[in-house]
Amino acid sequence: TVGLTINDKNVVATEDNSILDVCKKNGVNIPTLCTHPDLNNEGNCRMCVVEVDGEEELLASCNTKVKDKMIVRTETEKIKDSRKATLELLIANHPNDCLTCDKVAGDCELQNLCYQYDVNRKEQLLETLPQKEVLDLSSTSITRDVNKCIVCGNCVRVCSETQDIGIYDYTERGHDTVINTKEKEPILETDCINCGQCIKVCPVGALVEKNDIKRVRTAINDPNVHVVVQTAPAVKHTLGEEFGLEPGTDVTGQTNAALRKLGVDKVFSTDFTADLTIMEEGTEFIDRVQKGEKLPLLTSCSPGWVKYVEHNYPHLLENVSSCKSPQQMFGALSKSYYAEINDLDPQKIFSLSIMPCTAKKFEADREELKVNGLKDVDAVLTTRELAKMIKMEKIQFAKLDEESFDNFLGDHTSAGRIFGTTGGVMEAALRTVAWKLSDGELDKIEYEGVRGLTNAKEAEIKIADMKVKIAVVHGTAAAKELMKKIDNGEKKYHFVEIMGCVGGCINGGGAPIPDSMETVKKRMAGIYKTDGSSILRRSHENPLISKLYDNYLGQPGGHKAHDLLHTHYID
Ligand code: HC1
Repeated sequence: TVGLTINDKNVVATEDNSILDVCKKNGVNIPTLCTHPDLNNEGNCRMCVVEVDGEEELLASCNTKVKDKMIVRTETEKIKDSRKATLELLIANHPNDCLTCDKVAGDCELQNLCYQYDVNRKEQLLETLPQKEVLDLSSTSITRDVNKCIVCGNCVRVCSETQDIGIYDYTERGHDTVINTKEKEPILETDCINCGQCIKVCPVGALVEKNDIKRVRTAINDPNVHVVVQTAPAVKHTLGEEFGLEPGTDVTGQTNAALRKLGVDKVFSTDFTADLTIMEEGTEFIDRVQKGEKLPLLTSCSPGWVKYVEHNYPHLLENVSSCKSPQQMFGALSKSYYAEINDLDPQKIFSLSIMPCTAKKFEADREELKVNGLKDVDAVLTTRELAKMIKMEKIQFAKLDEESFDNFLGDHTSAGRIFGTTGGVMEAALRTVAWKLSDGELDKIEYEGVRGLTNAKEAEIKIADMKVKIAVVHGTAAAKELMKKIDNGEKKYHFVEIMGCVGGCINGGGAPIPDSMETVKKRMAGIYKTDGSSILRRSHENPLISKLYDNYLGQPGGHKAHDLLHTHYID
């Protein structure tokens, strides 16, 4: 350990730590634009400079290691002037559209720092900045505005390191360096899986989700359109953060109330069709195991992951479950069963979903996921977009009285809720598969082995006279490692859950932007808390799912279920 002084206070630290890390640990805030707790550091932005006694120049605190007896100052006039100059340089090349930028106010670090360091660009505001390139609107999930890019490199690193996909890179040289897709092609033409992790680490508005708010408002305001909404499991444990509540807080009731205030006609839940997914996918799993074919069964509910398989393992596409995701199952039911029992014209139903995921926008748009030419889901808003709509209407979210779902595509078991975290789909499936395979003898509910944030989890579970080998991974970098081993025969499993984002949907590209993985852990804990206190915790116990099969679908895996709830990916 070493002893040093930060702003006249003595602190103790280990030598391999950076000044920035030591300051953070000791509650000293240093601004940065390019460091992110989940990414390696490149020291691109020069915002984190500090003064160190004996050094003439200011040092970047993110890549300067602490030393014994070091004397550090973090907020002198010299430092403030330097940060201000850095910001002025950045905004000299930045568009002037802060009032209308899709990066929600408060989430733009550049804007926050300009306020903090009193950056004044009145003269520049009089000029019209040259636009480098037009907006890239090619993707259904992500909008990219290179004019706003401050070349921090976070998107390059998250895409290549965390996701191991790498569609972005630095292009041009020196002063002209910009970040672009590798071949400067539109995002749609790259290997992008629409996960939106780049949006989460972009400190400015250069990368944002495709904005669908206007389309949704138009539908809500049209008296001839019947708007039904579903909310994803993870939304219920993350939306509260946008309104000052603790990460993980279960805000199901307030979300329902807010959606009604926004004017939707019926409020339902994706957790209900997550239960339905377990009935279908569980049946598919048992069938494949009995026939000994197309194993391992790979989960299909994460659309980023499905796209990843299409790009990288097309020969393993038949291993991917044929079940549509819960989002799409809900959409399909909203325009069939729900329309029939309510005597509504499916063409006049607008099926809206609120998701923590930008790839869900892409999924909703897929040709394969239409029934009779009608899209299952008409629009997807991210959790952040919903928060924005609630703020636009000045709804006091945290003060809303809790409201329940409408009858009956909302009521669910907590097996449907745990889908929102890595390991949740597997655990929910095991609860029902074990019960089925053991003829109701096995009522084990909690499978600790699939929980937590470890990159790759595997277990062997004894069900009746069978040993079921399972694996759970999250984030495409970890998925890539596992898929290599499955593909070359090194690893053999019966069932594998893969989610495109690290942590699963609670850390999706459309979720409120978390400070660190600690926030993600709290979200996960919130989901398991709700699960632990629920009475019905296994999908097959959902009485409304039984009613749906009895009255409409027939058997799990039957003809009608197949027509509506299954698909075949054709890329
Ligand atoms: Fe997810 Fe899913 S869990 S994919 O992470 O299977 O987005 O929350 O809605 O469809 O249920 C997301 C979350 C979500 C689907 C379910």
